[in-house]
Amino acid sequence: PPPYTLAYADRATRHKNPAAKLLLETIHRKRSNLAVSVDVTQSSDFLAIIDAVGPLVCLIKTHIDILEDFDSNLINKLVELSKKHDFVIFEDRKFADIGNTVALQYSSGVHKIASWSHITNAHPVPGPSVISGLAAVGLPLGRGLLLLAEMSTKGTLARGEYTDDAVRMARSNSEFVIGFIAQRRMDGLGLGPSEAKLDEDFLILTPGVGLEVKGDAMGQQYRTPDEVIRQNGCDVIIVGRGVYGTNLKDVEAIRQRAERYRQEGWDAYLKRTQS
Ligand code: 5IU
Repeated sequence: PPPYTLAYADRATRHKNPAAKLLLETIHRKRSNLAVSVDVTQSSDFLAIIDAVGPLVCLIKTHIDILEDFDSNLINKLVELSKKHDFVIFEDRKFADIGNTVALQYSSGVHKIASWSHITNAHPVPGPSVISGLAAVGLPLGRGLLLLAEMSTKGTLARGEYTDDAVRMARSNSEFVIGFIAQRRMDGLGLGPSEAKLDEDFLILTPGVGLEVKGDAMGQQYRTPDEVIRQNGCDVIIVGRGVYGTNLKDVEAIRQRAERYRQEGWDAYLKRTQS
């Protein structure tokens, strides 16, 4: 397929959803299409890693429910860091219930995700009602939703017609659905300048990115930033363990690895848009 050549900056000026616009502006401003996934269980590690990589990322992805010492003050600190370092917050909650339930899970409970997370995501498996349930809470707050169209894991069921249907669901709800978690820019999403539709711009955020290894012992599969951004037309690389590694206390090494992914992700984008 021809490369997807639209620049982040041009897309930012045109996008109508506030969360998508903020993400595109942030990517452009910081020259970074790197999102770091901070999957750690202690809030001291969580905050230290975010403070270290914050200047280098467009977005921090959280799994807020894995923190063992969560309290509401942690959210204040996360929001402070997002202002200090200018990054977008994405709670990777993967909602998948009926509309009424996901609206409650999104707004309420211990975590009150909608009050602090610019972006969240949902499995399309319940059908369009999962979107309308979340939109009732998120749209008035200027939030955006990503649909899980594909996964990075071996044997994923999110493929073929399921993926096509996710794209259709997004198209019918494009005020709130700003894009996809997927492994490639899917067919028909505008692969070249002539195909790119000005009234539609879905962001593709892609996990399963690593430079050192091809996968883990639990079915994860990794590709390089170049494969993801240049060869498959995705917009944002999501990196977890490739950045924070195994020694969570060595924040200088974590910062250096983040810079390497940032550089590779940005180079791949420049090659894609300038070719
Ligand atoms: N994640 C994936 N693959 C997917 C989806 C989400 O890896 O298809 I959807 C999440 C899981 C984890 C992060 O929070 O992205 C990737 O972490 P590692 O880079 O450490 O594998």
